[in-house]
Amino acid sequence: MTPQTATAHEPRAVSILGLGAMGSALAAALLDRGHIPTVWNRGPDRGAGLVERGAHRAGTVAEAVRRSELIVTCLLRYASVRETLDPVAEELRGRTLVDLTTTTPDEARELGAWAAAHGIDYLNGAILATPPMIGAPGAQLFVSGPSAVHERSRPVLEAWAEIVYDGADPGAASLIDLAMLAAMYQMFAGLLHGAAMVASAGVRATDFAARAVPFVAAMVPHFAGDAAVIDGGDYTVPGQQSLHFSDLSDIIRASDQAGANSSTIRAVQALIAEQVALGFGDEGMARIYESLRRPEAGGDEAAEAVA
Ligand code: FVH
Repeated sequence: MTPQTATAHEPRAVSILGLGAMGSALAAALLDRGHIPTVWNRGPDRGAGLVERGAHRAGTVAEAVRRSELIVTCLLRYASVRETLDPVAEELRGRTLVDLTTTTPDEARELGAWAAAHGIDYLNGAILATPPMIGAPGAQLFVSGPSAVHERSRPVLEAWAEIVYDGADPGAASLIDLAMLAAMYQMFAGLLHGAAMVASAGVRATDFAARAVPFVAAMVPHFAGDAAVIDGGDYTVPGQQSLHFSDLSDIIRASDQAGANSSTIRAVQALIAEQVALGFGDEGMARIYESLRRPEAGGDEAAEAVA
């Protein structure tokens, strides 16, 4: 079977490999828009509802690949992508692969090199949405890879989310996705730590949330100011909270007295202490970026200061 190539009037044929919560949502969104995707899942238990709605179930990965020009993988991890695709590399030749599995940037680049070696057009994607958000306003999909592949695939991808193209490096979309998730998880860990502290006084987590959420929401936009300082490279810009002022000892003592685990706040204190020890205590709090960016040196100036 030759790949089904779309004309101006005909939607592109799409095969979705992986019918977990997210893969199923992707297939359902295509059905909602009147497209008939081909679907495949390793285990036989998933996808019955999609087939009832008209999706074509492929019995094998090879069949799923042969039926479409655009192949979308949405599997658990990088290893499962390679396990699924390696045996069908030749069938994929001349087709387009969009991998929406969460992978590291290096894994995305490795898949890009593998695809190039087999004559497969490849795009890496990172979904910033939960399955119920797919196809609805607010869902975002970061993609990276060759611009021409992005342009060609975009009409299909737009059925799922707002597309943000991050450039030709296949690892770029996943890098920004994982960086944003790193920020989110650390922020949530901070909120959970705060909830653990006030629990010692019998304050319920929901009551803490009611007070903490508006405060944190008001603070978050200040990150843009810190970012401008970082990009400007001058941590002495007036108006910043200094590292000396940012000493977190009181918070750590209060956490310890409350019997809470203070490891998350201690990690932040260690970054501050490093920059203070290097002589930057009067500079802005944003300076801990230098310890995060180049942990081995504490930053370029820090390296000079200790040389
Ligand atoms: N769900 C979400 O909210 C997030 C949003 C952000 C991006 N993620 C990523 O999407 C990938 C898939 O996530 P998911 O939610 O669909 O995950 P599951 O429901 O657990 O389904 C996993 C599917 O992967 C198949 N699978 C697992 N291992 C293998 C393998 N070795 N070979 C072939 N397929 C495999 C599994 O099949 P089965 O267990 O039913 O046979 C499911 O189809 C993921 O990267 C998220 O990080 C979603």
